[in-house]
Amino acid sequence: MIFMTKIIGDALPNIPWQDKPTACHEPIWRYSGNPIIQRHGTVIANSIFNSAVVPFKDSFAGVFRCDDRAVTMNLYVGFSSDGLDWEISDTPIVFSGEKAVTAVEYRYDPRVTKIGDRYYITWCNGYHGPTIGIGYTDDFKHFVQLENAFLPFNRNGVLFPRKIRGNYYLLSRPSDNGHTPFGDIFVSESTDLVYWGRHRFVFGTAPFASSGWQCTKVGAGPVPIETSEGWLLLYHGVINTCNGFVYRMGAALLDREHPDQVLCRTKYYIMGPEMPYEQCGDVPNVVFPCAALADANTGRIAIYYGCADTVTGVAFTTVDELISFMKSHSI
Ligand code: BMA
Repeated sequence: MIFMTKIIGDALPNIPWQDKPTACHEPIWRYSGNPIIQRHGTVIANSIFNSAVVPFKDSFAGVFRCDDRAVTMNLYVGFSSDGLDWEISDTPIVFSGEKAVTAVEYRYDPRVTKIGDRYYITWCNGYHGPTIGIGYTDDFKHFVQLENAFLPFNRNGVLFPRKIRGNYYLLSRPSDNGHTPFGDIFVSESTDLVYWGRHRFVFGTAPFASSGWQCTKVGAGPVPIETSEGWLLLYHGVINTCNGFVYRMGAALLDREHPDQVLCRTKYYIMGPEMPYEQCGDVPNVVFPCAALADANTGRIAIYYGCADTVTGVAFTTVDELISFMKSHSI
């Protein structure tokens, strides 16, 4: 394939990778060794899913959502030399910071964003209801927690990996205190990662009649990937069925300097729960992407996603595959 869209970022020659199977006509294909992390991946884990990985030194580090066997949601650090075989800590991350903020109710669905030399973690933080927690680490050993970005209720906080027009940018999805039956994506700005404002609508659900898989709620997934065409945002879209919510994956392109402006967005989902480990688990029929590795040299992308709220999988694509799919099947 001719490589047309450029990923703006670092080369990642050791990105986990498998070529697209010849019989596959989808824009995304799964790793043949999925799931890469099983539900009992640590001593007390009930499930390990919806987790975030990044390149770190010559290998990879990550922040993992493990629900323990009390079904308490918390964040755990992990390391891997190849991005596929992970060693995850048996004890949760301890953040330093203001006591009122670091007191743990629950923490889940982390994203990790490298901005400069620092790794920022955003997650859904229990603080009298779900809101967006923010912290950082420089070494994946010491973790500092900042203020919650918003008042409750909010979920799916995802930082952009660089300042835009001088400010930090954070995607989020205002929600309720339960299994929210609505949800649109907004973006907010900050000069210091503490005070957030200038909230702008990015995009919302789509009509049931024309793009039903994303008619109940949408939420940002991995950290947006900067490309020559715009920010590539993978997201989850949800439909409420007679058997409950079904979570699938879509893609959108946002303007590089004004990320509240949507350039295009998939009408068709790009991946849905089809494999047994995505259809069966603690919460059936969920694919939930929280991280993506990208190689600027080859355009390869490895997506990490939670499967049925139980295990973790990897899927592959390229920037050209995704952008040509989006352009031919845009809303
Ligand atoms: C959302 C979050 C996610 C989860 C999804 C499906 O509200 O709790 O962590 O994957 O529901 O259960």
